[in-house]
This record gives sequence, structure tokens and C-alpha cells, in this order.
Amino acid sequence: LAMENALRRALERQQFTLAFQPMVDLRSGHVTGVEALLRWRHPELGNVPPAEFVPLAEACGLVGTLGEWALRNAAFQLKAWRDRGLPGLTMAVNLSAMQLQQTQLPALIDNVLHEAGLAPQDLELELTEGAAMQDPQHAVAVLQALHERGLRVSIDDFGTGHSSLSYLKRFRAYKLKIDQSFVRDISVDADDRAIVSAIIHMASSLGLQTIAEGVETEAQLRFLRQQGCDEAQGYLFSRPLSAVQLEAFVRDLQ
Ligand code: G
Ligand code: G
Ligand code: MN
Ligand code: NA
Repeated sequence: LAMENALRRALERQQFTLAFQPMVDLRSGHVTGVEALLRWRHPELGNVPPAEFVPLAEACGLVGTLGEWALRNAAFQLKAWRDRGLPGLTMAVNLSAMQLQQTQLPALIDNVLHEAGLAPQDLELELTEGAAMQDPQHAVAVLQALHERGLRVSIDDFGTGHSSLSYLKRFRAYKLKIDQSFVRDISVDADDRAIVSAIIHMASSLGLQTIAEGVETEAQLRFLRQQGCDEAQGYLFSRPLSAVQLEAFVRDLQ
């Protein structure tokens, strides 16, 4: 209950912010989009990481409110960048397993897009493979409904969540985000190279896009390019940035 009150207060007192990490196209070198990452700046506790507060929000039933806040703010930030002349970015927003259980989720997303004046293709919804596989039958139904609305779903932390090829197809996924645990050691570990290569080639055969997460070195980037990975995200390009920093980062690259 104490934590529930702290989370409610944090929402009221605007202690939550979003950070934005660029996603880079490996052929053109252009920033294609950003991932919105929730941040909680608590006056006494300092920066509380999402790995701690998202599970708390789920446990006390506030993850719907928090998820809606993140979705709405991310959408309006993208609109603001467009109005300031930043072209062509997509906005990726993380969904938690519990948001998938909310029957009003597709309608909520419709409303937010409408209010922000965005099209479905402007948004990417990231769902971890593990969250999708908690109740895969239900996930198939929700992801189908989102797909019918023209929304793109990325399977996050891919390779850690035990999905099967048949589910990948039924999830109607648009993109696989290769988990950073496989990317970290591709320069030194032949098994990780084999796993990453297999994911990229399988995705390509299935008509899915690929993005590698946690790319930190030129050597990792070279291997990913050789294998035909579409996009990358990681400290090599940029850490998660404030809205102002992100805009400057994109303009510098143009
Ligand atoms: O940068 P970072 O430590 O913040 O991200 C840690 C994890 O928190 C990531 O796995 C990310 O998916 C998750 N996360 C960040 N923002 C959100 C959000 O808005 N909703 C949900 N459900 N998870 C988020
Ligand atoms: O949603 P997801 O689990 O993908 O969130 C990405 C997490 O990985 C965030 O915590 C983000 O800050 C972190 N991250 C992003 N780029 C890098 C990177 O290059 N290296 C490492 N170690 N972490 C990263
Ligand atoms: Mn993510
Ligand atoms: Na991830």
C-alpha cells in the first residue's frame, strides 16, 4: 500500500519522465525511430529503474495508468518533434503483460493516436517474448486486433522467452528485437554468433525485420551488418536521451 501511494503521488507530481533511445538503420545510417523508456525520479530514492517499479505497478494494479501515461506522452512527443520539423521517426512504446489483459487496449491506442494526430504506422508496440508467452492464446487474439488496426508489434528481448516459430507467425509480429544478452559477446563467443545469425536469417525468411539491442562496439556492428541485420540500438550510437537531446542528436546526423 505504501508503494501504491508512492506510485500514485509520483504520477500526480510528475516524477515520471520518458527517455528516448535512437534506433539506427544499418544500411543508411539514419535514425529510423526511438524507443521510449520510462524513468522515475524520486525526490529521496533518486532514479528508480523500471525493472523495479514496473513489477510494483503491476502488483498494485497501477500498470494500466502508468502504461497509458507513457503511451500518451510518447505519442505527443513524436507529434511535437514533427511540428518542429523532425521527419520520419517512429515511436516505440513498451507494453507490459498486464496491459495485454486490458480489453480496452486497442481502443485506448486508437484514441491516443487520434488525439496526437498520428497514424498507426507511426507507433511500434514492444512486447517481450516472455510476456507474450505468459498466455499465448490471448496474446494471439490481442496482437491480431492490433495488427488489423495497422499497428506494428515488435517482439522484445527475443531469444529469451521460449516462443515457437508457429507462434511468431500467429503473433503477427513486425520486428524481432534480438536480446542484448546474445549481442554482448558476439565478438568472442561462436555460439552467440550462431544464435544471432540464425535469428536474423529466420526472421528474414519469415518476412520480419530485425533489430539488435545493446550494440556497444564497432566489431559487433560489423558482424550484424554482415549478417544482414536491419537495425541496431545501443550505446555505440547513443544512450537513452531527453527529448531535447534526442532532437539535437537527430539534427546533427542529418
Ligand atoms: O533503460 P532501461 O533500464 O530503462 O529499461 C529496462 C526495462 O524496462 C526494459 O526492459 C524496458 O522494456 C522496460 N521499460 C521501460 N519503459 C517501459 C514502459 O513504459 N513500460 C513497460 N512495461 N516497460 C518499460
Ligand atoms: O526494452 P528493453 O529491455 O530492450 O530496454 C533496453 C534496456 O537496455 C534499457 O535498460 C536500456 O537502457 C539498456 N540499454 C540500451 N542500450 C544498451 C547498451 O548498449 N548496453 C547496455 N548494457 N544496455 C543498454
Ligand atoms: Mn523494449
Ligand atoms: Na529488450
